[in-house]
Amino acid sequence: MYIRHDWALPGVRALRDLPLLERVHRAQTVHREAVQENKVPLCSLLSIKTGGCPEDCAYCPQAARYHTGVEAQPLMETPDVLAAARSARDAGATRFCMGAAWREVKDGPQFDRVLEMVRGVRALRLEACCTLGMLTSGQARRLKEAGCTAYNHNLDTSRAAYSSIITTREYDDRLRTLQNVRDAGITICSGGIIGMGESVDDRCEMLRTLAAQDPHPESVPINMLVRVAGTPLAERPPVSTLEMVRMIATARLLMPRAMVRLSAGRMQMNAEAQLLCMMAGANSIFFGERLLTTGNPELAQDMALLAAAGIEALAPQA
Ligand code: SAM
Ligand code: DTB
Ligand code: SF4
Repeated sequence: MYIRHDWALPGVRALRDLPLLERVHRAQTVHREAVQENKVPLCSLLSIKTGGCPEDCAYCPQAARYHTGVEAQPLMETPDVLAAARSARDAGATRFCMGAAWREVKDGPQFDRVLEMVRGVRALRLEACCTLGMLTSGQARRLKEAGCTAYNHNLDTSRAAYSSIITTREYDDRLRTLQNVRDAGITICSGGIIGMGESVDDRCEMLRTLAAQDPHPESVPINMLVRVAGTPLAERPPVSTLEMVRMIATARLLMPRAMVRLSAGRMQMNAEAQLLCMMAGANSIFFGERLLTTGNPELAQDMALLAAAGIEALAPQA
């Protein structure tokens, strides 16, 4: 399989614009060839530090400046996080992802506690993923030493559209953190959101930027905006679920071996739309009744969906 890092926008756009059935067919073909094991890893999310964030990300219910009703909570205690990780593992999760509403990591007791959480999650034989905001290279190295498997840091949209969504940091800050993560030997989870008012070219440009990374991100989450009252994007018109299918198929075609994750927004999608996303190359979901602060389908509902489609969940290691 030919892995490329030099896509240009028109080429990406041409893939995105293919007729639906042709696009799904091609993505499915690439998927079967590139991803040998056709099993779906299940990731469970926990917000370990909620709300009160100084950043102004226009989509985010955790930004302190918007009044969204999310109650700010300090960094959780390690035993509570590990109890949640154990329940997630018992429910079938293979990866446990810990999210903190921080602009960036600061060295000190709080970061030390996160490192302790990572070690504890690994001791449960789960993959440990963190999403903590910006990281220096030294912090990335310490996370790696603690056993961190993956780091989530989304580009969210194109460079051109970035400043219409976030003004408190720059696109290059994002890329720098991704480089620090890569240099430390932690796998990269990076994707974005659709439905924020961006153009189709912005969506394609974001995928192009991800595919320009060498190596490609191991994991690419595609989120549909969860419109939260109180955020500046609360009144955005919903995007069609077929746009999720387009994005997922295009991500699969550009990054054949990546784990493409059908992430936020599944509450707004029926079972058939979610299955179409899986046919188009999605091979991972967040499961559990909560994402970070917003809802996600019920566990039983997800298990029924996977069973009906004959999709096997990847077995937990322990
Ligand atoms: N503070 C860290 C950061 O910004 O990288 C980590 C947590 S942040 C909540 C992780 C990601 O969640 C964001 O990059 C964004 O892509 C996604 N996200 C946040 N709010 C969302 C929403 N309302 N709808 C869809 N995705 C959302
Ligand atoms: C990602 O791309 N999506 C997840 C995870 N990475 C951290 C977060 C989605 C958050 C949706 C809004 C919320 O629940 O607060
Ligand atoms: Fe803060 Fe992350 Fe939300 Fe932005 S996305 S406001 S950085 S928690």
